[in-house]
Parts: sequence; structure tokens; C-alpha cells
Amino acid sequence: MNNRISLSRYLVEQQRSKGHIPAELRLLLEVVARACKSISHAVNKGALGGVLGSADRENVQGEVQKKLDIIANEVLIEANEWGGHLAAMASEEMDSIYLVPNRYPQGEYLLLFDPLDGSSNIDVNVSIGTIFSVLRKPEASASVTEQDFLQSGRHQVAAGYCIYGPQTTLVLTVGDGVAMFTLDREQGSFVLTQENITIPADTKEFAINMSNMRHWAEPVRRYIDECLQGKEGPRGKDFNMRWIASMVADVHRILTRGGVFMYPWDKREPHKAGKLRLMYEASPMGWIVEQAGGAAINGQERILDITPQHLHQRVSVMLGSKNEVERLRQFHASI
Ligand code: AHM
Ligand code: MG
Repeated sequence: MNNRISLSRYLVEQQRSKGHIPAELRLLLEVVARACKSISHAVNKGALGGVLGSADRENVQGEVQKKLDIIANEVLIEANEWGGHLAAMASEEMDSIYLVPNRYPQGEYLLLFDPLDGSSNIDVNVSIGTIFSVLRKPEASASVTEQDFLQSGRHQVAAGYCIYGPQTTLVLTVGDGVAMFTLDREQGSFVLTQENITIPADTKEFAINMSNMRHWAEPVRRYIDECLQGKEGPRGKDFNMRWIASMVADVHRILTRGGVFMYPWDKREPHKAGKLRLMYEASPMGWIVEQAGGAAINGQERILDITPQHLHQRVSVMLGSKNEVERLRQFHASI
């Protein structure tokens, strides 16, 4: 048991050996991990903790919030506002940015999060998670504005997610590969369980909400249609399908055994670029997937190259095994 590496030790060693993680960023990541631990406890209690069900409130995107969406958001804010490592936060569940109150010291970082991803799965006891992304506050800026957050995913200094499933697992990148930590409940700490995660370049598994098929654009329809033709079709192999409806869980599977995940633009709401949010979901997940050797695009463009125009911007997302994402890119390029 002595050779177990805790998240704290991992971060300290990364800082020492590779200089990747300044002390303030290390503190930030430890605080986020601590917040995820308490969200995990709340998720585990479920009905016993009175955390299930709707809060009968809507967020800025017009989605009905669940009690746990609000609890997770509050836990992350309360944990992060006083440590001196942050200048401001932004969340899928808040209309505008949250400035660190004046009574606390201001730090150099900006934290963005989707406090509870996969909200439709909360009440049915299926895996859900927290996604986070860390940016540096632009140097020139004295007081933080929404504009300071509008940086492309390439500028992230850390990104990760915590999945609350049969195990609670924290997945993290600071730009030097992807590491996984499993929560040891007896010890109360995240323990390193996998490093240098690699997504296989090829796969026989796709994830998409098939009920939207009639609304898809032609390139997505063509890609899935070829997969469905199996051995007899142009791909020459049978494909399997999974759709958990929690991006964290679908991405976690892809990091574990490969696959391709799609939430593309579709014709249901043609004026919206997609369902998922660029800054809280696509950018952090896109960077994690790239760091594991995969790829992430919106059809045409690399997700990490998109410069956000506003905080709650939506985006079409296709990510996972490199060769499959490349095929999707080619199909989009050829129309
Ligand atoms: P949320 O952040 O409000 O939970 O929404 C995002 C989720 C993703 O986790 C998941 O991939 C998608 O919405 C599922 O959507 P759908 O129910 O349309 O299949
Ligand atoms: Mg989400």
C-alpha cells in the first residue's frame, strides 16, 4: 500500500520533475478534487440525502435544473472562492461569471465547470460527473470580465472530469498526457490508478443519440449508415453502439477502450450550433481526448481552435479514436 500515489503526491512530483504545475495551480486542482469528493458523497446518498428530483428552476439555457445541479454548483463555488488561487469562475448553471469576492485574495486563474453533467441520469442512478477547465487570466486585465474567459481550448492549463459511477474516478490533464485517480473512500483520497492513457486509433464502437437520426446532416448520416452496414458494408466490420446520455460516461468509456462520440448539430434547432457547450464540455473533453492520442472536431474544425464568442456557446462535437474522427472530418469536407 505504501507505493500508492495520491493525487497530491502526483501533482507535487509533476511540479518537481517537469515544472508543469505552479503551486497555485496545484492548490486549485486539489480544491476541485475536494469539491468533487463532496459531490460524490451527495450523489451516493441519493434519496436518503434528499438530493434527487427537480429544483423547479431554469438555467440560462432554458433547461430545468435538478437539485443536484444546484448543489454541485454551490459546492464548487464555496470550495474555490477563498483559497486565493482564482480570479473568477464560470458555470453552465450560472447566467454570468462569478468574481471572487473582494474579501478574499485574487489569484491568476479562471475556472470553468459543468457542475453536474448528465443531469437526465441523476434520478435513475446512472453515472454522472463534473467537468472542469482551467484558463489563465489575461495579464493585462485588472478586473475580470466575461471577455477574459473567451479563450480557445488551446489555452487551457488544466482540464479534467470526475465521474460518479460504480467508482468515483478523477481524470486529469495538465498538458502532459492523461492520468486517472480512483477515490478510496476509506482513506478519503484520490489514488493514481492509470497514467499515460491512450485511445486506440481505430474502433468498432460509436456513441450517438440515434433517436435524432432524421435530423442529422448528411455527413453524420453517411458515417453512421456505413457503420450500420457492418461486415457487408464499406467498413468491412460490425460496429457496436453505446449511448449513456452522460458525456462524462461516454468519454470515460472511450478513454478506456476506444470509440467515437458524437453530439452533432442537427435540424431540430437549426440556429443552435449543437447541444453541448464549448467552454464547459467540448473544450475540456476535447483536450483530454487529444492528450490521450485521440481527436476532437466540430465536423470541420478542431474543437481546441474555436475561439468562443460568448460564455454559453454551443458546439457540434465529434471526438474519440483518431481514424474515425478523421473519417468524419473527410465526410464533412466533401460536401
Ligand atoms: P447536461 O450538462 O445538462 O447534463 O447536458 C449534457 C448531456 C451530455 O452529458 C450528454 O451527452 C447529452 O446531454 C445527452 O443528451 P440527450 O438526452 O439529448 O441524448
Ligand atoms: Mg453537461
